[in-house]
Amino acid sequence: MTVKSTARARKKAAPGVPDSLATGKDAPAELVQLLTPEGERVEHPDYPLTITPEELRSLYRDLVLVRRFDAEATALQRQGELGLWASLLGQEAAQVGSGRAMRENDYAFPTYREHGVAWCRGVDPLNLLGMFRGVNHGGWDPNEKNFHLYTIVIGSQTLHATGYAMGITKDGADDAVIAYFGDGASSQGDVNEAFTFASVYNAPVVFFCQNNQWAISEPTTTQTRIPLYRRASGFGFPGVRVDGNDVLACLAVTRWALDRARSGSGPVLIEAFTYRMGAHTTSDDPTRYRANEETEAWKAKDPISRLKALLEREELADADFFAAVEAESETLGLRVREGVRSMPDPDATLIFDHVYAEPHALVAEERAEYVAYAESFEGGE
Ligand SMILES: Cc1ncc(C[n+]2csc(CCOP(=O)(O)OP(=O)(O)O)c2C)c(N)n1
Repeated sequence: MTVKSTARARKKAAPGVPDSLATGKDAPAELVQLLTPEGERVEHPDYPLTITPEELRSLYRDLVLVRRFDAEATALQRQGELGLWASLLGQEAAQVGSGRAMRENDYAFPTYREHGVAWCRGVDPLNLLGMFRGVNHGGWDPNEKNFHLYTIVIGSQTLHATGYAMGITKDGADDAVIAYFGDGASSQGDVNEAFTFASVYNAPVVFFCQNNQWAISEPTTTQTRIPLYRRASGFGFPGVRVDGNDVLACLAVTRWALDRARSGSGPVLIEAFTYRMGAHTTSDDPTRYRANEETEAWKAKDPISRLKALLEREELADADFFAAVEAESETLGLRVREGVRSMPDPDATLIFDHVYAEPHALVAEERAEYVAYAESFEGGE
């Protein structure tokens, strides 16, 4: 998708459909929230959450470390150490809240931006960075972490997730699956097909849409005339819009949806209403298509500062705790920087090893040709 003119990007909703309905910007009644931007705990009758101070501190630690790792990755790309980076800045709460709602045997199917979910599943950040450096294809065992490989083909992982969830039902297991995708992906045929299959087969899958307001340069108004979560009703399953910058609401709603799915009640669509604070990827310049005031307004809804405000107000964490998290974040930053810079380049012939599962004469010929070519250079091997 390319950068469109400002006029196109600012396209209005259909006649009779206010922008606020299409984007949900003025629809607080629809938004499940347990923690206000000011850091006040609020209750929601449908999504109660009992949480200990220790769990709150642990969520805060996750949010800070994930943001730090993401910031390091952006800097490493700018220094030429990574080919590309898709920042999660602003979406930490949606990812940590939903990621921490999963049980060990649940399975996540991510896009290319779910670094916070990867963190929750125990995937080492260096594995993710290896992929963006071009030295591995992910580097983690999906079946060990129950976290599938990153998927760049928009929306296709929703079908993989649905098929996996249908398999869980056939196995008689009580696990559940989360399929992550974006607001732009909601327009893809694959996503709508996944909704249909999941619904009619009652598959234990939670569709977790991070509506970060932009699909590269396309605003949500070019994807939908109604709030995205309402699409679910047309497919015959519930949809919920949650404050995607509220880690507690994301945790409670996702936990509810996963439990509902594993108990045999079928899929749920969660629309986590959030904002992509950075560029789409490091190859994009968002100032070309969106207004600075919009980004500034979302800064006031920052997911980390609201949890910090709660911890401070309720005196659930002291200065030593915040200093310890900061120190841990420094250590992580250092490990990430050193780890990336010291990653060995892979043997170029490895690319021929994964073309087919079985040996193939044509691939062997191409491999031999490449080896001879590489050796023809002085010092080549
Ligand atoms: C099938 C397909 N079409 C187009 C693209 C190019 N593309 C990469 S990211 C992107 C936008 C995705 O937006 P969204 O689903 O909202 O997710 P976000 O990147 O905002 O997290 C597009 C169109 C692609 N990768 N795959």
